[in-house]
Amino acid sequence: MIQTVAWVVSLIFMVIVTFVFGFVVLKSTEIKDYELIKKKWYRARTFYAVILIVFMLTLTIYTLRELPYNQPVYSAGAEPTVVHVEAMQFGWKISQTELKAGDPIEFKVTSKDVNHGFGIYDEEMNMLTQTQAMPEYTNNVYITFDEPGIYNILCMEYCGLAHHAMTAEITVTE
Ligand SMILES: [Cu+2]
Repeated sequence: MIQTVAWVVSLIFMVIVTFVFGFVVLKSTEIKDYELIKKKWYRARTFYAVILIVFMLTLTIYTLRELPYNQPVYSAGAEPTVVHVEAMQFGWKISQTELKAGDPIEFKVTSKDVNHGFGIYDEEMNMLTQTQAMPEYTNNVYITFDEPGIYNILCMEYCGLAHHAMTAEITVTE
């Protein structure tokens, strides 16, 4: 469905672009007094520039005001379970791998050597959340596991020969 819409919209835009191009090519041979047109369109250009700046600025302020997006998903009063994660070539050191469903968790992710990617996947290997594991820096990941089960940790950034083997498991109980 989405693909069809994207295809049709692309097609419409391609037709529009083709027409505009053709129009410009046809018109380019006409000779006109340039100064008048220049004056008129310079004014229009200023007008559209101002509108565009105001519009984009409003949109930017509106959409970015909640940055950083990575806010805790639990209420301010809740005490999260803090889990320390250290990535290294080629494995994970996780302070606690048994967690409870419904508990807010705060992963504090860092790396011992190079950059890694800390990705949490469910049993069907759908990614739930991720962050970068960086040396001398700690990134926080907030998550509450709703379903008990086995969750997989995979490295998401190529970090050396055994990058593919950099996996771990987290067990979430009732
Ligand atoms: Cu890695």
